Amino acid sequence: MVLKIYLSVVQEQKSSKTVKPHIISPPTEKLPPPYDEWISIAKNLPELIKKNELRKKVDELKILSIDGLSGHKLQRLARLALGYITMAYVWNQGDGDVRKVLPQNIAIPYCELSEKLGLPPILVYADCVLANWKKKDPNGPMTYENMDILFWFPGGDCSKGFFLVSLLVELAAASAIKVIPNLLKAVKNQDEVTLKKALHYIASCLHRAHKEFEEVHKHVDPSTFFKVLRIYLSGWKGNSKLPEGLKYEGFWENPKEFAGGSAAQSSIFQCFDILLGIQQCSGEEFAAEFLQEMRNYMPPAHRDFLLLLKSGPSVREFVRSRDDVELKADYNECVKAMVSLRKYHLKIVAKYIVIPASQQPKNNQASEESSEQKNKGTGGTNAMDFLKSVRTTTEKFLLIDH
Ligand code: HEM
Ligand code: PIM
Repeated sequence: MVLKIYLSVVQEQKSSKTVKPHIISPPTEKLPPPYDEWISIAKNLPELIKKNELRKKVDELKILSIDGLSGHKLQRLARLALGYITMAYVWNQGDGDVRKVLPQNIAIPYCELSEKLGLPPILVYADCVLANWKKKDPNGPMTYENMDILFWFPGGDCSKGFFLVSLLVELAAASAIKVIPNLLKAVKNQDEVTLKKALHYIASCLHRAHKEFEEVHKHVDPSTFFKVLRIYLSGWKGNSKLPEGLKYEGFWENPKEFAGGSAAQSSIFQCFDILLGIQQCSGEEFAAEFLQEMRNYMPPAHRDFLLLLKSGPSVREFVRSRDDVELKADYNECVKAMVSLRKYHLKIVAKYIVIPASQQPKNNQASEESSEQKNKGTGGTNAMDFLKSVRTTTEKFLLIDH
């Protein structure tokens, strides 16, 4: 049942042994009045921020009840728009002039909607990537050229590049979900032939994901990413700019801390870790804790799906228990593909974060981030330690023939 829900969330249709093209229904783009006011602000975010009119516009919004937002798609779109507006309200021009209080006219509907959808009231990966796209030609393919995002941050095409490349990586990898029932059945029935086929297919999806990953260089500019987009994706957990978090006026008495948007909030890579028996909890504690915490920023159906997988039969133990060199090689091909993705990702982070950070004026580098901030969230220098630890743990799960 949870698998069915998950498949509908990532919008795959029908599971099958053969590989069929995706038929995916896109997110909705319009909200009915009076909620369309949120859309028009979110749509004009870069312009409003540039003219320094964004905060005033938000301050003038009427408080709306969320009762008129019926259905999952409308609610996800409303959350996406409110998430963008919230990030823009807090960070505004990204120059350090931050707001620590989110006014009640936006905080109340945002928190109510977030509670309803089981997500925290901050922009998460499931908002800005999974719910933030459209096809230009609805009958055309899901390719970068035929796609666009619904909402933009300042920084020109940077947000489009970053979010769409992430989506296309996710999509290539998520295609493997359709063989999970075959894979688990094969383990249960000790059917090595079917298991090999499923592992092959998973490896091929991860290789395709790698190819999609390589497109990031074409579409995302390192300096704009570092100086602009990274700021708007920042959260208020362990962030020295909002040391107590954000006060959601009219909803909670005290400020609350929430982490910024991260692909660690995507269920797909965590799904493969679980499926392949790669136990991130056997590595560095801080890395495992961060990945675990990020599950609270996933849609509940994704979270439940990961739990369901964890409770299922162990593919790794089955492969280990067999004296089948070919089966071990097929399993290793999947682990190797995960290692390769994570190694490549590390190179990207060096190009988009480490190098631009080292080119910042020296006084900025020292004072900009607190030591906790350096450890957390996209952009922290110790993100490299986290990512290296996750890569090393992944490598340790390659099966070695004795
Ligand atoms: C984690 C940066 C592109 C997937 C991270 C982290 C950073 C980072 C700093 C550490 C956690 C955090 O701070 O949020 C970047 C940069 C990118 C980029 C600078 C490109 C400009 C991507 C893409 C994907 C991706 C395209 C694929 C969807 C992940 C995943 C994690 C992660 C899955 C969690 C760690 C893991 O499971 O290996 N990224 N990332 N990243 N990123 Fe990226
Ligand atoms: N975070 C870390 N790597 C990629 C991300 C990401 C991607 C899209 C949206 C938000 C964060």
